[in-house]
Parts: sequence; C-alpha cells; structure tokens
Amino acid sequence: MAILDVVTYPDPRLTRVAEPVKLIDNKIKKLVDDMAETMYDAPGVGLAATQVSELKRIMVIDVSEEKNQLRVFINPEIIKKEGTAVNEEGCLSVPGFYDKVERAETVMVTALDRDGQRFTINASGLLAVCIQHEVDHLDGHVFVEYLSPLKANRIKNKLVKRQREIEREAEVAAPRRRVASSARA
Ligand code: GNR
Ligand code: NI
Repeated sequence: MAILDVVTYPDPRLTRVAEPVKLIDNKIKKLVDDMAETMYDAPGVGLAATQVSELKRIMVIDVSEEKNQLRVFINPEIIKKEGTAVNEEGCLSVPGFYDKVERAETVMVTALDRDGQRFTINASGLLAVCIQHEVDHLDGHVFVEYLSPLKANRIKNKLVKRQREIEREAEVAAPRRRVASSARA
C-alpha cells in the first residue's frame, strides 16, 4: 500500500477525461487500495483516480462515521438523477476552499466493485454529493467550475501562489539536488 500524491487545482491533469477500466487485474486492485489509503490518510470522504494522475474511471468513497464502509466504483455511471440540493463542498485538489454547489438530490448509480461485480445503488445525502463530485473528476471537472468566475479566479490565484511558495520552500530545503539535476542537464 502507498499514499499517492494528490494533484492540486488548476493542474491541467484535472481537466482530462478518464478512460474506462477494461480488466480489473492486480495492477488496478493495487491502485484501488492505494487510492483508499490516500483518501483515509488525507482525510477525505472520496477520491477519484484523476486526482492521483491516473486517467482511469475509478473512485473510492467512504462517508461513514467510523470510516469502515469503503465503496469502490469502477466505470461508474449515473443512470438517474432526481431533485436538487445545495451542499457545501470541498475537494482534496482544492485544499482550504469550500463553497455551496447545487447538484441532484438523489442519484442512481451503477458500477463495478473491486471484484468486478456489478452493483446499482440509490444514493442521497453526502453519498449522492460525493458520487457526483467524483464522477465530475473522472470527466475532468472540479467543483470550482460551478462557482462564479470571480470566486473561481480568486481560488485559482491563491492556489497558484501557494504552490509557488511550496516549490520555493522545497528548493531552500534541498538546493543541492536541484543544482545537481540542472548541472546534469
Ligand atoms: O473529502 C471530501 N469532502 C467532500 C465534502 C463535500 C463534498 C464533496 C467532498 S469530496 C472530498 C474529497 C475529494 O476531493 N474528492 O474528489
Ligand atoms: Ni474532489
């Protein structure tokens, strides 16, 4: 098991459309397990493969209090949406920002589990929010896109600035590695 790096908005990797999984082999199972570990470690209630730079239609969700009800969705499809509800959302790829997003209140979703078994569920509440949020990631969308352009730009600018600061701190902490690699180039 391994904790994977989560890509931060506005990284272009978050805009790509993920490909369906053709065969659930050991490599896919390891990715699922690593995604679950990464989600619990963050901690978050969901994670899409897109966020860990894997363009595969895989998402993991656990909205339980005890964090003991992992749900794995491979090639998920939302087959029915009903009603509308506004909920406060956050995203591991948009750290520190939360805002209200309107989505369907309930969804019916069909997917394959980690063993390749098809299941279909009706979801409401946080699970329904999370399913729609993660399917959006698989289609290259981040919740920020639903906010006003003003808010979206403010978030983008702050995250770009913070990312630059993180990169600069890394350079200060380990300058030799950088000098060595640029000297080699
Ligand atoms: O951890 C998460 N919490 C959350 C809260 C409200 C609505 C959606 C989410 S998903 C988010 C984890 C994440 O970024 N998944 O893609
Ligand atoms: Ni997210």
